[in-house]
Amino acid sequence: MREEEYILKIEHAKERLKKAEDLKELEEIKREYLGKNSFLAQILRSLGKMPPEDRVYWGKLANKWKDELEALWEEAEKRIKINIIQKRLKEEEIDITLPGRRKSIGKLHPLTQVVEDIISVFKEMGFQVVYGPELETDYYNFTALNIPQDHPVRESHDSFYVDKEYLLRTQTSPVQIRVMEKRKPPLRIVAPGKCYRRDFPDATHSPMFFQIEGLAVDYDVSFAELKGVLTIFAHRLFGKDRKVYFIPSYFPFTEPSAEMYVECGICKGEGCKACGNSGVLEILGCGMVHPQVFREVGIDPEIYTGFAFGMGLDRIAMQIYGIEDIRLFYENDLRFLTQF
Ligand code: 2NM
Repeated sequence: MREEEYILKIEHAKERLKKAEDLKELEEIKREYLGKNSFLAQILRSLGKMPPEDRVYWGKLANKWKDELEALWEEAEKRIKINIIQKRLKEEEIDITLPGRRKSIGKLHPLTQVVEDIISVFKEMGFQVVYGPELETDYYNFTALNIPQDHPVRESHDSFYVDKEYLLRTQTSPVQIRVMEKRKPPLRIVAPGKCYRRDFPDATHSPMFFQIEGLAVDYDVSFAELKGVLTIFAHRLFGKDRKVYFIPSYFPFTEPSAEMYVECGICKGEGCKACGNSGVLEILGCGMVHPQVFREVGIDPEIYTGFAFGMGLDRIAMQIYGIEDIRLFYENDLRFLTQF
């Protein structure tokens, strides 16, 4: 090939390098003009076979072209890389004058908040929190609690039976039974959790609801301790100035049994819609553990005594927050839930 043709080719390569727009194009140019099979490489390879005068002449020329192309190539690479970065900077530009997007932070369900408040009061008084299964046998849910075979609460239209033996627990007492079976007194425990009854949903009934039950078993647990613990609990939850009342009641698993009432916080005992004009609210049921329950779990009622109590969380939470319909707790409507 003649020198002029080479010069044209080199000029063409320089033009292409000056105009190149992307790195892929640059690589192609490099392969074509500076690669192993380029005419420049061929010239440099053939220098050895040339006569000495030609070798000096072509060696100088080819190396000059090579240096020029390499310098232009590097320049082009720099220019293209800067362009790429600038394009990205422009595309990904952040408008720092825009108002921030606030992340919404989740919070605890109102019932969970009440459960945590209540169990923290009992924890301070030395009670341990325990949990148990929601699917129970009728032995743990009824029989062990001294509930007779023909007792109406066992009726299939009151409980969710899965088969003849298994049902969804109707209270959390089976958790206490399981703990008493496994561990020796002294015991001081509270068992929070979901319970199930076949109630038609209305403002005060939900087929799934929340309960906390408690149990204390020791050598000398008394009704006085029961009253003391539950009075402290009520004062911690509702405030020290709330009057507390115990009235006699009946449960198959406790003897004697009682219900605890507190003065209505809305009317201060005067009587209003929230308390059904009675001036008081029923908060929980309680009593001294029935000897038959102790015998069933292998605790000697001649040696040990115990008290137990149970409360519905939903009603207490409704009182605290002034909510008139229990169903609101279970509908998962964020407009409701985010208020707490
Ligand atoms: C209540 C009221 C009174 C109770 C009894 C027991 C156990 F397992 F110890 F026998 N657990 N919970 C109890 C006592 C529950 O709920 C209204």
